[in-house]
Amino acid sequence: VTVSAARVEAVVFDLYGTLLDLSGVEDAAAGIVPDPADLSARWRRAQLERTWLLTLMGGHEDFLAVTGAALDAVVGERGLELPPDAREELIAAWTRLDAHPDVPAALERLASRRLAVLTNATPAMAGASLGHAGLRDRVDPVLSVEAVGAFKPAPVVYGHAAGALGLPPGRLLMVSANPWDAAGAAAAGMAVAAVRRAPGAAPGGVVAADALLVSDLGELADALG
Ligand code: LAC
Repeated sequence: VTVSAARVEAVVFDLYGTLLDLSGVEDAAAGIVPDPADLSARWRRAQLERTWLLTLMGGHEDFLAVTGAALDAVVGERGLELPPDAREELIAAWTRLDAHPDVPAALERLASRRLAVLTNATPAMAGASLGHAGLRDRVDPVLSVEAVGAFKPAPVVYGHAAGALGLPPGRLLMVSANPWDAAGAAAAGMAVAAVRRAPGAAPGGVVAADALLVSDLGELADALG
């Protein structure tokens, strides 16, 4: 679906990595493990792999449980020892992330449209993360995959957003810095803006050819006028 500003009735944001800066996870790991960059990158990858595998297998666990299990797997794989309070502190980092600096002003500029969140996180985890980042009042509704029991990029997740917003998918613009999430939204018929937050991070080869490519949400606000 080609992005046309006039057709976009609601903007749907991904949460982790798109609105919120995941470098806070690495910062939290800094006093705890010898190589925080390595741990945080492996942890994110393991977390996402677990979501994909669960959904492919027709199973489901909530995203907080997935996040904890992924941490345990990586800690085991790296031969690290993690005291229980350090484990809790690392997991809590997911609800203590800062917004990317461009986000508050861009959400204000976009506020004439419906601004929603669609996330893998549970409603409680998403609410805590948005609250800590000062964004809780800027977005409504906050939609969670828990409503459908499957993770992104399953089509049913994006269908849930369209249903909840009462709009056809083509009237929704999914905004994500996760290229596989942008691809999933496009495959489900949504218009897509892929945010390239870090060199090499996005967009990957699978992003829809007609996705709008932006380097931050200020550029998105420019594009939507
Ligand atoms: C989310 C994951 C993809 O917020 O970061 O849905």
